[in-house]
Amino acid sequence: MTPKTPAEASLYGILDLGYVPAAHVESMTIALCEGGVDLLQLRAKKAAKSEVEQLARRMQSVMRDFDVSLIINDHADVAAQIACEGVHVGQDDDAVVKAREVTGGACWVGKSTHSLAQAVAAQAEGADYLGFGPLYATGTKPDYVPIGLADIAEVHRCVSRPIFCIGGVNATRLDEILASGARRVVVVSAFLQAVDVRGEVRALKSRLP
Ligand code: TZP
Ligand code: MG
Repeated sequence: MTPKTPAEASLYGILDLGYVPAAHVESMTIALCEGGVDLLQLRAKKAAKSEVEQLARRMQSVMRDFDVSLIINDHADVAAQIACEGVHVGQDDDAVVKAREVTGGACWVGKSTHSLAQAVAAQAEGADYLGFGPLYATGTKPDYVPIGLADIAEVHRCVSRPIFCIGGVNATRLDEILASGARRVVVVSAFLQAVDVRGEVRALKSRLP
């Protein structure tokens, strides 16, 4: 199987351990992949590095049958160790060049951005893709002020790297997000809390360009 690149991806899921008990990591990974996510991030904010590595290896073991890329949040060294496809850094994490150096250039490096200026800076810094948001207030990242939809069109004019709109994305809001110019989205709680995860992912994916 050939894992999708960010440019080939429209739907990015995050397996956030704030929503998923560790015991359900394999079953949730399979449900998200069967539903049709193109990229899947492991986000385990409270886990020690060794636990992140174990969780990531468990995800990898069930992702072999899917064209889905695995991306590790925060820990470039773990991404390098397990030889997954990507690492994702925030504004307060390692710089893109540092993360790339740690992975020996073997992983894509994505970066979270929360404004047009940060998005332009992330591209200049060499990020392979960007997260852009939070569009809406979200319990997944409660301390962040939502940026709304107004800059989505402009960020696509200013930045050529793939941009994934994030934060409060769900099926109800998708039409207005796409109408604002988004081409790619990240969905976290709306998938992880769905009664039918596969069905929710599949339905949302079918509406993306
Ligand atoms: N970065 C910006 S918003 C966000 C992250 C990780 C959380 C998105 O989660 P949800 O549940 O889809 O709003
Ligand atoms: Mg981070």
